[in-house]
Amino acid sequence: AASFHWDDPLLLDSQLSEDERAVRDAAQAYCRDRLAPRVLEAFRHEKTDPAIFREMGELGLLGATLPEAYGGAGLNHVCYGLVAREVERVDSGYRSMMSVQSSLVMVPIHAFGTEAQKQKYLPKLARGEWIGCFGLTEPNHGSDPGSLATRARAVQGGYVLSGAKMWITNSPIADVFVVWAKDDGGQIRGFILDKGMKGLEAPAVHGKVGLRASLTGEIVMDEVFCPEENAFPEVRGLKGPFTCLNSARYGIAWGALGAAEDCFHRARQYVLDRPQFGRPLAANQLIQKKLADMQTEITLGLQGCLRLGRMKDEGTAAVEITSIMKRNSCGKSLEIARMARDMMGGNGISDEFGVARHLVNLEVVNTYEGTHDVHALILGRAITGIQAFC
Ligand code: TGC
Ligand code: FAD
Repeated sequence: AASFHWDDPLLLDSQLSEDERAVRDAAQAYCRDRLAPRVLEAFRHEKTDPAIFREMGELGLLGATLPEAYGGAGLNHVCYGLVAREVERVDSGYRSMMSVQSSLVMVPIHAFGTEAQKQKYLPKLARGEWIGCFGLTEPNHGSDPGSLATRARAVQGGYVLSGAKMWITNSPIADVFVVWAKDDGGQIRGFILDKGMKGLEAPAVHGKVGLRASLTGEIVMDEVFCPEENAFPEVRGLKGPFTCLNSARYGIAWGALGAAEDCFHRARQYVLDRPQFGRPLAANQLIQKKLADMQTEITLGLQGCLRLGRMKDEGTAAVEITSIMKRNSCGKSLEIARMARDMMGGNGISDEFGVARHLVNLEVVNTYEGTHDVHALILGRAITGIQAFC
């Protein structure tokens, strides 16, 4: 008779190829041995160790889906998702560092850059020698990036960029800034700025209650000259930044469920170990129902992510499917983290027990890359043909 695996009921593992399992196992070992021991201090003290980029680079985790010719690992989308799941099992902030570098910096340079831009930036970014950031959000334009106010004025030999970006992952330690600005004709274009350009600053944002292991900042551009050779030549409009977001949102869909799995596993062990009223907490029906709810959502969510990954690899994934999965994974993982926190009582409040950290991280993950409600509106438009958000 078939046996039931509480931690993998639909046998996701057996749906992976040998190569995919090998990538997953390598990422899992790195995350367990190298990232997990650092996370508590990093989160407590808002410390981001830039060496993590180089370590990830050595393992081929940065720009993993890009061709080897540019330093990528030539992996499929399923592998990219599996890696995100392992990294976020430790902390959403570490997955954030990785997904910005991979999906939001390397993907656009690969998709929209000139050959010279690809040669110059991608190998160094893949090795983690350079750190990248992605500037779309502004203080006054978050969910509505089409209204962004940063301007790129054409001048001889290039453009002069002025404006400010807000909530930018990695910006205070970034060497490479992919920023989106409107040209003289009001069209959105992408530009690669280098650290040290005159007028370019990236102050850190402090006091975040979540995602504290990942550094966040502003990008302030005061008449920054960007040479023509640093502009993406062809891409115009929101299609540019959204192409990057499609990739990052897909990784988040897997990643958030990795954080949820960690909460589920920790909560399960806790209720098995902790007696109250003379028996383990796990013996109570209310507790068992919570575990069953967690397991169900994680299992269905992961299966959906795997299906989306296969569709992306086949080239059949409409972008709306990413909205379904990003929204579902984030919303459900947030609920699971809240439940786990509750089941662990007072200990659940302590950062040493892990779940409260996931909970506050997932509040961020549910908000960035399109909020839970914005993805509902993207889907609502696709279902009804009626645009509700403006
Ligand atoms: P809309 O009319 O929908 O579209 C404008 C143009 O863009 C095209 N497009 C897409 N192209 C590729 N992929 C997609 N997913 C696309 N979605 C739209 C569309 O075809 C159209 O092209 P064209 O040629 O006809 O002009 O634009 P809208 O302004 O009405 O959009 C509204 C809305 C809500 C869908 C959108 O703006 C949105 O998704 N808002 C959320 C903003 C967001 O996700 N920001 C993310 C910032 S980056 C970030 O958070 C990084 S955190 C990273 C980390 O630390 O991990
Ligand atoms: P708002 O757009 O002001 O939304 C506030 C609330 O209103 C939300 O609940 C939203 O769902 C709701 N809302 C908005 N519009 C509608 C509507 N039409 N109908 C109904 N409800 C609506 N951005 C980058 O460009 N690069 C990064 O690297 C990056 N990293 C980030 C890291 C962190 C830690 C954080 C917190 C954010 C990051 N972001 C980044 C920004 C992120 O993408 C935005 O915060 C997000 O898109 C939401 O925008 P906002 O904060 O301006 O909220």
